[in-house]
Amino acid sequence: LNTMSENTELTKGHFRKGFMWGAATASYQIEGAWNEDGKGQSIWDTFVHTGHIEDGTNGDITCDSYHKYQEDINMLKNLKATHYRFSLSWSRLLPTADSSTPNPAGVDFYNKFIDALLASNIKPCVTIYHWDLPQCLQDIGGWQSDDIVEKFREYSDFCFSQFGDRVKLWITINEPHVQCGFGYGNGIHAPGIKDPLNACYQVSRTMLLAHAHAYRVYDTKYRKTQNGQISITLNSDWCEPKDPTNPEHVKAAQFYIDVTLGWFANPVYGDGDFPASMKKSQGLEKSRLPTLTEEEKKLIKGTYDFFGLNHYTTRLAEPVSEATQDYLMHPDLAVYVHPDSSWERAGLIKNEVPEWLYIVPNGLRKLLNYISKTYGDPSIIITENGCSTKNPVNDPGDTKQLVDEQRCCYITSYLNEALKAHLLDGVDLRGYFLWTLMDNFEWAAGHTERFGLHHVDFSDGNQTRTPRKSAAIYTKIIEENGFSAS
Ligand code: PNW
Repeated sequence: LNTMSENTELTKGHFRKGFMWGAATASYQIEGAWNEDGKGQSIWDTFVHTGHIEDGTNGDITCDSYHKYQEDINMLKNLKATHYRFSLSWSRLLPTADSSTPNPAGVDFYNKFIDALLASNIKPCVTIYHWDLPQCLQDIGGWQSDDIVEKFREYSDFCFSQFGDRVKLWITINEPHVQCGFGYGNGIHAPGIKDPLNACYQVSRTMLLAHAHAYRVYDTKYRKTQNGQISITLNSDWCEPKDPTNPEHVKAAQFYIDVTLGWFANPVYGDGDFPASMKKSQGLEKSRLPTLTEEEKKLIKGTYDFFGLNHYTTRLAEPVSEATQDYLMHPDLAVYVHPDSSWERAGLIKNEVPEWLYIVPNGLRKLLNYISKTYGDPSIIITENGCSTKNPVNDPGDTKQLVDEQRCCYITSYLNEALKAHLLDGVDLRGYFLWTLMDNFEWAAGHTERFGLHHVDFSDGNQTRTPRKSAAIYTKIIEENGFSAS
């Protein structure tokens, strides 16, 4: 891994003309209306109603965007966003996961929403699947069954047919890596399966196949008339060797990137297969990773129009020792990763156990360069980037954290590193979606972690949205399409 020289000065300049500026959300995190108007249940409905969430909250109502979507659009307008990334609830559209019996109210909801967005001159970027699998599909094996591939193909086809006349930017699946690791590895996300050595790997194959089939349907059936773009969104940390002069550390860092990014990027953007380092990492005669057949590799390889990237943070890597072997993310992940002690942590509460999100802006520039070099200079859209604060807060004078200086710094510095990647390194960067438009249901963390440009009051019965300082900072960068001399 090449370690570029650190340059922490703000660079002045602009992103390309027509750069997409947006915010991102996901259906389960914002919609609420979990059992209204014919919606079926999803695995997240089941999961939250059986415990699992840090503060005991759930997404039953959350931001109530199912009813308050016009308020969401007004916030986007005030931000000066050109795009909005949101996801469709599969079980709202197809309660029995059968496209011949859709839920008319669900179809109607998204039609109204997309029309209202476009009327405000905001373009939709639609994630087809952001983790809320219909429970009826989980009941027949979910992502662990090969049947899911055809079900996802059918669902995607349905989405293109209903909304593709107006939606020109599609994302098939959000972050398969997090779903495999959290949904099927450590089980902290729905469906809560704790099977890191088997299920965790099995579902990576079905997710890749499902994505590939959806892409191929779009390509053969819709692209000519609808003329949009479609890809997958992958998340990855950046990772550096703790000691860059030690080859073992360098190897460990590369391996961490192979396992987070390469696991899915190699099949889609590379040679069609899982990374070689991962296949042999377990030291077994036969890898626990499923084998992709030649036909499957051919099907998956090249199924992208752009590289959708979610990025939040950076890690240092070193080989595992006796002292650190209990801290592995995964039993097969024979590398120990950790933040540097000098890095600032997102969230305002000090002296807690280290959590995941450390603020390392330069990692974004390095990761963008890595993707560009490794995968043949694809167009890249940053589909998520942002930081959280902790709730409740330290500062009793600002319980809503409306003066979110840390988030302002995060956004400014990460976007400036993205600008350097574009201007100084020639990375083909097309857009940026900030996570997230407003505080919402942060999965296992419930409402304890807030990522919003807008504060949401979950207790006033009205889900009142209030802009934070970071909303104004983001708007200024959008208006300048970067960082002007002033
Ligand atoms: C993303 N990690 O998830 C998701 O796409 C969002 O729905 C979520 O709200 C957002 O990031 C903030 O958490 C991630 O541990 C969850 O590396 C965890 C990780 C990365 C992304």
